[in-house]
Amino acid sequence: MPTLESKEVAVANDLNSLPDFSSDKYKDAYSRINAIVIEGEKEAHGNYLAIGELIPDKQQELKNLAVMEMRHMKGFTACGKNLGVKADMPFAEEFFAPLHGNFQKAFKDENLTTCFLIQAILIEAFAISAYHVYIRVADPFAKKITENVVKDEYLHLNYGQEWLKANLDTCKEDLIKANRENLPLIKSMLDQVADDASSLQMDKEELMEEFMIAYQDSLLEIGLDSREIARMALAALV
Ligand code: PL3
Ligand code: FE2
Ligand code: FE2
Repeated sequence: MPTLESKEVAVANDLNSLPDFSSDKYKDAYSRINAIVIEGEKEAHGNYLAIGELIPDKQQELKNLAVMEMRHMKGFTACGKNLGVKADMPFAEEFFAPLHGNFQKAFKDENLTTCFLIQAILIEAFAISAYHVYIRVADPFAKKITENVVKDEYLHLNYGQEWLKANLDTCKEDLIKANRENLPLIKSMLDQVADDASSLQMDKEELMEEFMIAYQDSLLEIGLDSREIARMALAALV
């Protein structure tokens, strides 16, 4: 007869157990998630180089961030190889296309506020949330790589945060507008990835929670008040 005690043991076991990294289901989901992460790191590399072109006196600093992204990309490529998974890159390119298009447009318009919001705040907060949740359920090889990557992502988030904070007087309206246009894209990306993430034992609500923590902390640090932050976060619901 199942007693309360045995039920508790079962739940505890489930929480502590890792996925079967060699199952077809895991590898199939990983082929898309791994591609998304590789593509995201590759685009981040390009995006920091682009931002560097718009701020000549900070170009070297931004190049250094771009170099880190290239290293992340190589690390995650190795994670896929280690599991014997071929990353589905066409899927990932399509996944990023709307956000990438918005970044490209902002770059052409030399709109640094939008460039920083998209890359350094939204994409980095998305990456930080995903990597935190992934670390808890990753294979040992990928866990070590992701732990090192996530430390760098905080540096990137901080970099954008500091620029937006220093320019808040002139960029606040643009920031709110760019957020309204791009936060819904992040929400829809999260919706699209949720099923595959759950095959990796990554929980959607946990991802959302981690994202909101990184995102809201960052807006607070930039100098927005709690009403403004609440308004900005609500843009995800439309
Ligand atoms: C910029 O430094 C990084 C950009 C990468 C963005 C990736 C978002 C990842 C969402 C997918 C969730 C699963 C994460 C699993 C990690 C292997
Ligand atoms: Fe990165
Ligand atoms: Fe980054």
